[in-house]
Amino acid sequence: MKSLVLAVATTAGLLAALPATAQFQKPEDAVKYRKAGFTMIAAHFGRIGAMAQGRVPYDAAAAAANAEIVADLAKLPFAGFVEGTSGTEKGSPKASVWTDRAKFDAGAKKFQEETAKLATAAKAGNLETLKTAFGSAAGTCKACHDDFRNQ
Ligand code: ASC
Repeated sequence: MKSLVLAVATTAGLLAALPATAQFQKPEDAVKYRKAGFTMIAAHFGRIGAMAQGRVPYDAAAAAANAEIVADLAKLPFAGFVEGTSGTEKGSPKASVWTDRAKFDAGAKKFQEETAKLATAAKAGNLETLKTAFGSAAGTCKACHDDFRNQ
């Protein structure tokens, strides 16, 4: 019994430590998956941006809830950047995602770190703190778009 408990606890611990992974039948499924992820991130990130830019009144609880969602969602879409899914149309990834993969991965990591910081900052309940963290996170979106996304 003791060893079963240990085995379950060990497995649970290993699972918690694993980064999110996803599996796709076809390249198109990976494209759909990553687009869905970014669509959701944009919806929740945009809600925070509207507050940061004064387009909607500051609501500390809503900001914190949205920032937490963004930080969680930020872990997902990069699994969808599978080989052979670059494009040339607006919004699609350039081939440089795969030829300069280390830089792309570093950008993804930075985005994940800054959105995690945004989630923490949003909990402080202070608009100025939120604005600063939002700006840093938005900068990581823009950096990758400038380098890796077709205009
Ligand atoms: C957003 C959004 C993005 C980023 C980017 C930041 O709200 O949808 O793609 O911020 O515009 O520069």
